[in-house]
Amino acid sequence: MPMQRVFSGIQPSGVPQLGNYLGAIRHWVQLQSEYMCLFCLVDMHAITVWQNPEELRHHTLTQTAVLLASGIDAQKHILFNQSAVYAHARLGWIFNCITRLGWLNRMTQFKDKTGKDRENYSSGLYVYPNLMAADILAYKATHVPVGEDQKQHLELTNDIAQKFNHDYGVTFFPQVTPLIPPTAARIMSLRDGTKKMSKSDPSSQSRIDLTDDADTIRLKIRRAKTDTEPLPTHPDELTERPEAKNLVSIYAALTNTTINHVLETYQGQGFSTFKTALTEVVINTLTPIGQETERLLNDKTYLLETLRNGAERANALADPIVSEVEKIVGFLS
Ligand code: AQP
Repeated sequence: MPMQRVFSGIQPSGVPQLGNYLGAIRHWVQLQSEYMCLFCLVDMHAITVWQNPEELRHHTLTQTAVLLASGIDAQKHILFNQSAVYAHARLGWIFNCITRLGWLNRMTQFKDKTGKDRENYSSGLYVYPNLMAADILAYKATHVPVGEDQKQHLELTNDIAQKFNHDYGVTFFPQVTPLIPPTAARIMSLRDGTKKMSKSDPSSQSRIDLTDDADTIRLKIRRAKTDTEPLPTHPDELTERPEAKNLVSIYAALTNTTINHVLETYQGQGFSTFKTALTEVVINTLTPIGQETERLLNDKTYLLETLRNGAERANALADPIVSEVEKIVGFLS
């Protein structure tokens, strides 16, 4: 049986933050022993909202360095940027013509991101799920790691694959299986426990970047919003305390334990003690990654060469698949 194939993407829309690490990157590192993995810096997705061109280039290289520093193996697996492999755009367009408007209108992430101002967003953001389907199906990936927020997009990918197969009378695209991480931590902003931690949040105090040094991490955690109550004995008592819950969740995720277990240790204590302990585990996990990232960023030629090599290998997989799709559709080859 051929090895099962995983496709994972991250937008180079900023420096990866702690949420990206706990919700995605650290799971990707583990998947490498079980699957053949494609790791993609989805720069075409990133420009669905405005990106300063210089910053986009810079963030693409920084993310490459962060992924390598976190343990992504670009020799055994494939690490590349999306725009360097034309198969994504070619298949994305075909999927724009397969997906029904009604399907896109149901996408909750588009509604959440645009709110009441949807008329002012790009059409790229609206058809983002079609490009995501193309990212996955251009490689006939069998598995995709997804957080809760991406599950709906993966269901759409399977709908698109099914409709394509049905419309053209083929059994070309497989169904894709979501991989939900065993401890799917959703990390929230340090300034507002009801908002997800995001690399593009205008407030740098809302997140911990994977490139932050120990002093910056210390300061951000010290300033993180909390309340005046001590830590409770039971997780249910954190329901109405989103900021407190978030800090406990981060600690649990980083130490591979449960919220329950963290509370057993810290119940009754105030946040100054807990924040000190949290700072230590964050620093211990992130600073080696930050230091290695900095070292790698001093060698841009190596990073560019890694991406170029990854794109070549990705293209060798995707081009025959998408060329076949174009033949099925009726394009002259
Ligand atoms: N706060 C988070 N908690 C857990 N997981 C998270 N992810 C992102 N933020 C959190 C996961 O990281 C992966 C890659 O994310 P992405 O860059 O493709 O898109 P995103 O979810 O939009 O990430 P950001 O940081 O919020 O970026 P911006 O600010 O540009 O929108 C995904 O698997 C995601 O679930």
